[in-house]
Amino acid sequence: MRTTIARTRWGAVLFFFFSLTLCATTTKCLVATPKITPTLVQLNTFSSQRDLPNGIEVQSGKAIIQVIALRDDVIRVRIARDGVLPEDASWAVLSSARQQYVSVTSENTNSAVGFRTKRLRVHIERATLRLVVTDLDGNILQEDAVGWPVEFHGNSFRIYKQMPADEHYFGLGDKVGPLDRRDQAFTLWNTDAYNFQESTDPIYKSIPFFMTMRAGRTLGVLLDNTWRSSFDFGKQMNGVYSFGSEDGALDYYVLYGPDPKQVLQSYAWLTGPPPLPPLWTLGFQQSRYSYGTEAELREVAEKLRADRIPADSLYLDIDYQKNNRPFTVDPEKFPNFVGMLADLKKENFHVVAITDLHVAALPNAGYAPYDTGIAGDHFVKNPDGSVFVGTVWPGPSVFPDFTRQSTRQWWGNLYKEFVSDGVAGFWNDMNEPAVFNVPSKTMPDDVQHRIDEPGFKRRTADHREIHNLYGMQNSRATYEGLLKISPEQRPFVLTRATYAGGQRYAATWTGDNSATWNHLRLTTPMLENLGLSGFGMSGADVAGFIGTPPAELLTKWTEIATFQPIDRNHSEKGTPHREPWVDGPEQEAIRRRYIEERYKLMPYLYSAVEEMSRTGLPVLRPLFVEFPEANADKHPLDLDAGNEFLFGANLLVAPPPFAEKLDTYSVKFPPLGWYDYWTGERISGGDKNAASAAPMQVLVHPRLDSLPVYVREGSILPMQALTQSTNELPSGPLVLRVYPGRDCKGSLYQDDGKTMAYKHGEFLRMQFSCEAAAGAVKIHIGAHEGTYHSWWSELRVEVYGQTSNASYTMSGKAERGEAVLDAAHHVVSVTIPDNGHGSDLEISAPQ
Ligand code: MIG
Repeated sequence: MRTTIARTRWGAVLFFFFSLTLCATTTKCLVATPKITPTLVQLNTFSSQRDLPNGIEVQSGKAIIQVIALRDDVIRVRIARDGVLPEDASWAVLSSARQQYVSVTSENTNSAVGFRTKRLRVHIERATLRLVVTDLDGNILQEDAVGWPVEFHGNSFRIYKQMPADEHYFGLGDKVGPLDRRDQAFTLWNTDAYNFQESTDPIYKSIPFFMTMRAGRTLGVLLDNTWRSSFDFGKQMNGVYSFGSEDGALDYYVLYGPDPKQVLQSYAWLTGPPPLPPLWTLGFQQSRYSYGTEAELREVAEKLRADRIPADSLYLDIDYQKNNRPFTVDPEKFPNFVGMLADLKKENFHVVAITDLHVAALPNAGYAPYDTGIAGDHFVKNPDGSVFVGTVWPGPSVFPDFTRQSTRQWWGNLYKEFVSDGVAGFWNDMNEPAVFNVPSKTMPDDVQHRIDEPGFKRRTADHREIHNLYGMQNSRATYEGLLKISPEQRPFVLTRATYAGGQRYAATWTGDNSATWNHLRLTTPMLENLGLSGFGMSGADVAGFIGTPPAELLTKWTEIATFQPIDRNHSEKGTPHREPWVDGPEQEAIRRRYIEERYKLMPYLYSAVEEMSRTGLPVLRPLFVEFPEANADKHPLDLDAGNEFLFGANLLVAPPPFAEKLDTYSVKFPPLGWYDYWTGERISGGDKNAASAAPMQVLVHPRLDSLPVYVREGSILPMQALTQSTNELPSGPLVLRVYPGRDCKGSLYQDDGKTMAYKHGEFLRMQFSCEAAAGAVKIHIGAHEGTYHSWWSELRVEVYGQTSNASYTMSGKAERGEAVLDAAHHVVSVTIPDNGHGSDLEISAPQ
């Protein structure tokens, strides 16, 4: 009976008859579009099969299904309804990855055809054409839904998968809502979602990547399709999840873990990791829509320094421009733009300027972006060949065709002057693209793009195909342009809209959030899911863009944003100012203390960001990424503690689940030992068996001025003395905070923070480890690797969880001495020279 419904669910009258039955017998009713459409094609009849060296091809009538292994743990599924696979081109997936393959062992039986790799078995059932992926032990990792074959309907397609009751879903970028996507449905269509709320969909970005996790086994799925697509995780049907698109290629990748970290790294292999950003982008960023005059911007800078609030960057929002025209400066409001930038630079401020993509349609006015753009034929067109004009900030505007390489080069070149003026970073907003005064909020579907891109056939595509990609290609044009202008400088681009793979070009933020406690709460799952979707360089407007935050909200948000990859305070025109000092000295003091902590943690943060730039592992992570098997039934830890998150591998941040309430709450710990970050105290012995121990909890009484943060046992955190910007070299020693425990290790990455010299060996890497023996802690400090010179000549080694004085010895040297106890912080510390060759140190209770 289910099959009958499946075959008719797109329309026929029959549907309504059966749907009554369905609604009566299941908790959820099937919703379908009651259109009569004769073109539904379902893939469920096996015609023939052909083994490929790297996979298999199955024929079903006219259609073909191709499944190939790029690696033993990465497969690609392509289905062509008319038997002709579309061009093998992608905006998201690197061609290096698409070209890779492994040979497979074919496994054809009476009931199924398929193959085996060294990690996976892939089968297609002869009777149903269901695709089933298992591990080599036979555990089902993913399987097409029973009775719901892959279907094509007009130009659209949809794939249905079995949805086990204990499977969980993550990813799809910063879609709003809980971390787990289960029971939710989402549409991917980049949208200027001003004032988005908890149930708003779609929003700014389209990242068609999700992870499934069940019983400790994780898979990643990328649907590489730029058209309007949709993902339904059991909202429409119980026990079935599905994804599909309105048009374009049916082309998806399955990445096997089983560990979530493996999936994240494979996704970075497939679509590229984010580049190593300039260090200053990790400092505190102060923004506003808008700092409207030179005097105002200078004042903010001065106040930050005078109040000793560490900060690295200031933002220029649209009002610095002349009549909102991109690549102009209003000479009345900013009479000495270049001088201002130079002065701010002396104060260690980097200025980020907004440069929206909509070019003012201003013929014969000496406006170079328009004139050169028209001369080079760089703007998108209407079907009749005229240039498309839409209204945005500058009034009538034209829109670059970023799908053309030559257009991207032209666009990138527009940055030359700002770069030589001394603008340090660029902000690409409105690139969904947003268009005013039209119900669709964007350009019409039939606007023409002329794809001219290496690896693609040159062809014209209408906007429906390019829309979700537009912001990504805008930020790419900016990034690549900046690289071309200054090949030795690391660009910084912040984009609002993007697509899968866009992390290669730009950091992102979550758009126009609100100054409410609920939005503070939403931020954690949004940033976590962005990180799980490749976008680890991310932030949200601190205290919410829209509205007026109560003092306590700005304070609490500032505390939490300390532990997020991008820490940017930003607010909307017409709302009260939002700088850290606005609510008086008491609130400012709390906010300062947290921002200062971020700067002290900079070596730890930068090392985590550098790891992300190699591996794709996001800095801000859900707990399950580090502890996928922590629960006895292996459900993700975060489902019980959605307020908690990890900052790097070692810091557990546990804001109140409802930060506006003063109610006591419990912090739940992954099963090993933890230390209080602020007091240095050990929370538990942590010697329990990880698999069987009931999760440890502590009760917290929330206070406005405190944010619970814990350190995982076995961590060694590199830290530094406070500075007022990342441009200042810290004075004093490099601090190594040692938290003895299982698997004790740490690492440090440093370089000049600005240039590409690290690519030629100018970096400094150190590895640390520790070992706790009876009454003693042995610490190994590795030699410096790389040619970058350290800013320190001494190390202060701090061993936490201590309650009595200690003595230390250094092996191989005569040195020994007293290690000083700071009882309030449960730490004994010792300062030793660091000549770069490494040291071994033993700290023990005095005899
Ligand atoms: O239509 O540039 O999300 O951060 O301040 C609003 C003005 C345009 C939207 C961005 C916001 C920015 C604002 N922009």
